Amino acid sequence: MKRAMWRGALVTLAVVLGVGATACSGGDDEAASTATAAATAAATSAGGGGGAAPAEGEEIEIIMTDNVFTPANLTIPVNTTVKITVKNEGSAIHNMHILSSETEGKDFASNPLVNPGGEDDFEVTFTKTGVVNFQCDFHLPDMVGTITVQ
Ligand SMILES: [Cu+2]
Repeated sequence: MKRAMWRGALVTLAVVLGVGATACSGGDDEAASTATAAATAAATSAGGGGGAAPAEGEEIEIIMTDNVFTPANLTIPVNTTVKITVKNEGSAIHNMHILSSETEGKDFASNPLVNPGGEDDFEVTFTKTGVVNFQCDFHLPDMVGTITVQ
């Protein structure tokens, strides 16, 4: 008398594996990242899910290519410290320079020279709501972006 009772276990395993198959496609659309400041609020809120504003202590990763920030439009909650990591995946030197001196008394910035293949990180805390511009000092006027502080 033999009975194979494991068929039910295999079905259960297949169901569990199927649940984890959610993909996250990072469509780096270079044209879209040159959106104007006026379109920032709409663009950032349209991101949905993965584009949600970071919480205290969280990290934002920004890819720098020639000559685009991806994403170029960020949303950061007011009075929240987050770490920004910039990765240079281009072939030129880039940096991220946030023009926040008017509202925060100083500019936040990465290392002024982030080499191709290199990266840098720095912390930011914005104490006033509004839109703050950032740029790569080497590639104006093309390589710019905005941070919406809300
Ligand atoms: Cu640049």
